[in-house]
Amino acid sequence: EKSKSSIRGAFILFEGCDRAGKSTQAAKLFESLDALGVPVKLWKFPDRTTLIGHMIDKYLKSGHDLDDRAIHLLFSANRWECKSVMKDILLDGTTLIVDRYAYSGVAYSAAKDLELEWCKSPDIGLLTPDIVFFMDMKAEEAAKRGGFGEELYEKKEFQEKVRDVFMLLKERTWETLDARKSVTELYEHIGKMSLKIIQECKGLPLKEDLWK
Ligand code: NYM
Ligand code: MG
Repeated sequence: EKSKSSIRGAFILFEGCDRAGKSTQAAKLFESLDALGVPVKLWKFPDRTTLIGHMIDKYLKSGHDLDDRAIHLLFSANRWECKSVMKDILLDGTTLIVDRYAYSGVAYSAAKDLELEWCKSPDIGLLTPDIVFFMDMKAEEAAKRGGFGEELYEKKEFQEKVRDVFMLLKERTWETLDARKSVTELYEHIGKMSLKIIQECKGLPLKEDLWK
């Protein structure tokens, strides 16, 4: 049964280029909050478990020929199909840690030279994160981390373009972190900030006005 309390969870987002350490920090935050007894869930985009997610996964792995705008809309649709579940989780008082979201959506597509405003438009009205931890690092440094993977987009030159677009998307809710720092040092800050945000969000309404 749904909780009747008006206390909601916080929407905590990790963004950044490939190999910046988002998943590591997201997992660490999840484990720490969970150990503290804070209701928390971990979510990742693209969510490859859905039907749309399967198409995205196939695209990323094969680099198969799909129109840039079509794949952009699939990434966005993948967020829309999860919106109501994410909303229920948050309204139920559970904090949601999300690994990539609409900012990645825009950054990777605009890096292919699609117009920024066009890229933003399909995600307008999605749930708005309460805080964005932007894990920042030059592509050159990221490449040193044992190289990129095999998926589409995981090339130094492209990642540098992606980073430039991310810079254009920074908002008031963004905390830019130097991703070259150690896992422990980064987490010290992320953990503290997250607990603060979770407290602050408790009485506030959930926002569904991304880029409005
Ligand atoms: N990506 C991710 C996009 O191009 N658009 C999006 O909307 C999202 C959420 O998918 N290189 C790209 C960024 C990544 C790739 O993500 C797979 P990950 O976090 O490496 O599994
Ligand atoms: Mg990746």
